[in-house]
Amino acid sequence: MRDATLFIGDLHLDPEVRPATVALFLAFLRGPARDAARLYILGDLFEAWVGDDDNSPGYEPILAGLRELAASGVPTAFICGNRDFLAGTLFGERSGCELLSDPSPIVLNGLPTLLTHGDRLCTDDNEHMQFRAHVAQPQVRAAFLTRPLAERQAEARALRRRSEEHKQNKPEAIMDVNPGAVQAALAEHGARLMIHGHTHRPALHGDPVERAVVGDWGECGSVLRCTPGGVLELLRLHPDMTVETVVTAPLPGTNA
Ligand SMILES: [Mn+2]
Repeated sequence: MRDATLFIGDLHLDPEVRPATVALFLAFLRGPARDAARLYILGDLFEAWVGDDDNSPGYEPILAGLRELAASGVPTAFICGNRDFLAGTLFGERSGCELLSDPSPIVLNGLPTLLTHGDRLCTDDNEHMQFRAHVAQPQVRAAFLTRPLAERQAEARALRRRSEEHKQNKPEAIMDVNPGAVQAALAEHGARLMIHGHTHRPALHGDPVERAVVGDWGECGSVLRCTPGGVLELLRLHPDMTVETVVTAPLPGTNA
């Protein structure tokens, strides 16, 4: 993946529950990611992040892997998702990641591009929009972070169970991005391409491509690669680090 820009998201790393996905990610960091020009993590790296003081032993190899990638010369940037929105300055120091706000405009091979986790675009999901508004309040975050670490970890586990139950009762369509919200965000930032995750629906949408969606990680990983020549490639990463191409498309405005 030499000199390419890589995008990943929705790894939902949970060392206790899904150690194989953690192993897959660590192999990715030591392997294919080392050849990249840059790595963007578009949120929900963790299944839950209850504060930058979380010193659970399972997180240490993940943070070390990220630090080593950055030290090897691959700048890594991180946008918070709805599971790890409490990742802050200290997380940045512990991981070596640069923290970006959501959304963040970048220039990708000359193309104005907007990066976001994606949940802000799911405006048809009223319940989730209420959750977002609630946890956006500084006093809500501050109050949560003053609670003991063990209590916060227990709360996160309970929240996850409730979220799983709710998801099963929601129609598919309201869990996806709202097309109007996508267009509004692109217009607001003068972007021609949006890259996001959150929905777990990996795809390249539009002709020319206007929206690229990275998939979630489990047994396999999902990686969006933009080659130096301007080709977007949605890839599936296998545990043995072989890469399968799911779909490709030229970056808009290039002659690739
Ligand atoms: Mn999410």
